Amino acid sequence: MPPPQRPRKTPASEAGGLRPTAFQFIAYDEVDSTNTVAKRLCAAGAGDRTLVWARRQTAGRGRLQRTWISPEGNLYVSLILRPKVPAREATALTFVAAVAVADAVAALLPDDAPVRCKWPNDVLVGGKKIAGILLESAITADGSLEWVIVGIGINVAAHPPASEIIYPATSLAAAGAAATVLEDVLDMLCQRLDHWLRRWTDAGFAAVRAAWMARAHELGRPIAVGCGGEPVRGVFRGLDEDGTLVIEGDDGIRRISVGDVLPNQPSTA
Ligand code: BT5
Repeated sequence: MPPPQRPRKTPASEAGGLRPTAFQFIAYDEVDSTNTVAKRLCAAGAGDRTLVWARRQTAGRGRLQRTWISPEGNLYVSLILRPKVPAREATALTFVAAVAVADAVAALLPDDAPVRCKWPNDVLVGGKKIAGILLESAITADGSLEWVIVGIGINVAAHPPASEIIYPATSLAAAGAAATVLEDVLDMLCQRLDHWLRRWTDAGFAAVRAAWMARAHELGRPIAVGCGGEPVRGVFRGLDEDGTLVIEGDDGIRRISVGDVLPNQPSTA
């Protein structure tokens, strides 16, 4: 049995002026994955807006069993939510998190930093991935949403070399952030998450979608989307009402709900 992962008892009050009312913090030095810890906490009854933070992950996860490279110095959090919405609306939270992360990253970088949201779950700076989001959820026997975990990784001090990843990466430090103190990054992220969660509740997905589209990577331009088999190619037309990607190819409009926008290749057209 691995040794138990012990939370530190200090987080919100000692972590650089975090607003203690917005989220209930549980901080760790090292975990396997903050999403995995959050799942265990959900099973033990953790409440809405519990936020798990770890300084290191030994088994950070992306989607589809991919690895999230997680050295010390970057930010790893998982937010537990218990939203009272139909289960099909949970995917909106990927976009809520993306606009919150993009806002936070933009606030920490020079004014002209090109911060973009890449469908479905990435934030880019200058075309390089600075953050990823991993949404996991559980549905009760009667079909309602039991919990959603929004896992967020932000490269603060370091990013993986090109040889280890599919999409080029960057970090706040590499992109020119004046300060890369983790507590400051976390504080900014919490402020923007709080804001966008409220917007989603008050104004619905339309408001989140509009903010996401205003920062969308490659909107109106040719993209290739990997979703099993040959990539789907066409012009990125935006998001549907539920976050589905809309792409216009030679054979008309297609909607894709699961996949990855691939790195730009030299055009074959
Ligand atoms: C993601 O998956 O981008 C979601 C990443 C979520 C990570 C957070 S950290 C806190 C919480 N706890 C977890 O265990 N996970 C969440 P995906 O779109 O599948 O992208 C994964 C791919 O990104 C990998 O296959 C690599 O190619 C690349 N990658 C891995 N580590 C990276 C990093 N630190 N920076 C940039 N790209 C990375």
